[in-house]
This record gives sequence, C-alpha cells and structure tokens, in this order.
Amino acid sequence: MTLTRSDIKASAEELEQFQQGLQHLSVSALWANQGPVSRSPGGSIEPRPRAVPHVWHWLDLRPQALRAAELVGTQQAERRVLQLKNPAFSDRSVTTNTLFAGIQIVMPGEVARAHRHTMAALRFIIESEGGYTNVDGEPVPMLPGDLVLTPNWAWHDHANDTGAPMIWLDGLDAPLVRMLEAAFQEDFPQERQALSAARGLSQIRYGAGALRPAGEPPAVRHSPLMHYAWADTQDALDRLAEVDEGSPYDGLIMEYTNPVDGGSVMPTIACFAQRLRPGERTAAHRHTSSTIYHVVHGNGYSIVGGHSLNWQDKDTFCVPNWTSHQHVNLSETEPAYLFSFSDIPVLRALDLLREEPVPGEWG
Ligand code: GTQ
Ligand code: FE2
Repeated sequence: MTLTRSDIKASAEELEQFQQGLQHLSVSALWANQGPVSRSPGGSIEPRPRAVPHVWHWLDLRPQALRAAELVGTQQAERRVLQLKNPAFSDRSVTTNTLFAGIQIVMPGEVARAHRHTMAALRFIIESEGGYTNVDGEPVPMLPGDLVLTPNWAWHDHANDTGAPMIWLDGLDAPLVRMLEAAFQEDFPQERQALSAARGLSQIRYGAGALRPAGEPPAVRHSPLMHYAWADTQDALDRLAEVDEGSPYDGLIMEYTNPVDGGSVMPTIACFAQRLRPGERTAAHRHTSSTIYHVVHGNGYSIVGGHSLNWQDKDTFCVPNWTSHQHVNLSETEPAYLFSFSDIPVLRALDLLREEPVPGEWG
C-alpha cells in the first residue's frame, strides 16, 4: 500500500456548510483558522507579538503624576498609578503581553492602604527623600534607585513620612496572572500594618554579601531580601566593569538574585541592572521573554523591532517578546545605567526560553 497525503477538493459551499454545522456543537475545524502566529513560506511558525516597542518619557510623565496627586487622594485611588499602556492594546492594561509597568506617586503625609494580592510586584524608586513600603510588617526604605519587592501574597502599604513627593516605577506580573485567571486580592483589616519589624530587617539578615543566617531559609519561592539599595548595585556594576567585558547584547549586566538559591528575585519576574560603557553599541538579539527597561542614568537610544527609542534619565521603555533590540550609549564620557525586569523565569521554567542573534544596524 502506498501512503500519501490525500487530495480532496470539496466545494466552498460544502465546506462552509460543514463548518456552520459544527458551530452549535461548540466545535470548529482546526485547519480553517490561523492563531496569533506567522507562518513562513517553509511552513514554520514563530511568535508574532501584538505588543509594540514604546518609550515613555519622564518629562511627560512627571507633571501628569503631580497633577494626578492634585485631582485624587489615596481615598479615591487605592493606588495612584499612571498605567504605561502598550499602544497596541485597547482591551488590556498591559505594557507587554505578560508585564505591567506604572508610575505611582505618594505625596507627603499620605499612605496607600494595606492590601495583598497574588500578583507579584516590584518598585524601582525614581524620586524620593525617604518613605517606605511596609512589607509584612517590615518598613522597607525607598530611596532613588532602590529596588523594593512586594512578592505574591505579601501584605503591603506605602507611606510617605517625608516632605517631598515619592514617585516610583511599579512592575507587576498582572497581565500573566490575569491570563492564568489566578488573580486574588484582599484588603488588610486596618488601613496600615503595624511597624512590627526593624527598618531594613531583611537587608540585615539576607543582604550581608555572601553570608546568611545558618539553618533552614524561609520556605518561600521569592527572595527573602525585600530591598536592594542602588549604591550597592552601581558599585557592583562599576567594579565588574573593571574586570569583565560583558555580553555583546547587553553590555555589563547583573541580575538581582534571591540570596538563598541564586535564582531570580521572584518566580515570575527577574530583575537586572546593566551598565553601558561610554559610546557602547550592543549587538541585536531577540528572545521569547519580554522586558521593561528603566533608565537610571544616561543618554542614548535603543533600536527595538526597527524603531528607534530615544531615552534619557528616568525614561521607561518596553521590549516585547521575540522583538529584536540593541542599545546605544550616546555619551562618550559617562556610562549609562539601565534597570530592567522581565518574565524570563516563567519562560525558563516552562522550557519556552529561546534566544537568537539578529542582524542589527551595525556589526
Ligand atoms: O502599589 O500595591 O501599580 O496593587 C498596581 C497594583 C501598584 C501597589 C500597581 C498594585 C500596586
Ligand atoms: Fe498592591
């Protein structure tokens, strides 16, 4: 018996009628629909991200955040956040397919009430003279450049006990959690949690370099360290720059780790800090993870999916999944420092992480 692909040519009407007849059975013909993928002439399929590259400039965002603080209180807005919405989506509040970024402002004397949710969050501080997020009773300091974690199901409230506005970048895995329909949230019984732990407690325990308290670490999947101070981060990058070249795609890049296992800070979000040398131009690549970048300090641009995104201090931009990107530090004298967060731990855990070089704008 010869085995070949069969060749059956039904009329368009017959096919149409057949497919109509399937509808009331909640059935449909797989061969008749194409999903959100693109098929090459060779028949292969690869992701075609709906999200587009975009940059949000601090010079536009800051006045709007201050205006929001005149228009609504933290009574009216449980979180006074400007969502950085990817322009390609009108139906979802997302920055990339899986990640959300927002700008949150807390004014002097204000608190944002305590709650918890299954969405994991991080805060990267842009402007502040102090203040804190109370994470499960521990006041975690928030100074410019600091990274603060509020992991899945941790109680958190924000407080500004200073005389100046606090403004930070929020990063959440909310789009992913919503897609999984695994979102839960509840209010703390009181507006604020008691300050039951010492300021900086998790730093004292788990931020002591290569030392940690002996014995069983806490039985959680996220980092037990809630605070990563910018001074330490920049120092680590500057010291590494004296001895290492870094990656052709990212320049010098370091990951914020869970000090217990060396892994990402949270199961769904990894955080990075990178340093681009004066004049550095990185090579182009793409990967199945998506990334949100925040410019801590610097002046340059990134070419993302063929779009040139210009950036300066405190700007934020997104690199959708499977989208080519490369970075340029335009300063000939100063390094540029970028903070970023990504869904790479999710892709890796599910064995879906792929990465490839892409022909870029230069060698
Ligand atoms: O600060 O707790 O941007 O719960 C979105 C949801 C911030 C927060 C956001 C949140 C928070
Ligand atoms: Fe929250």
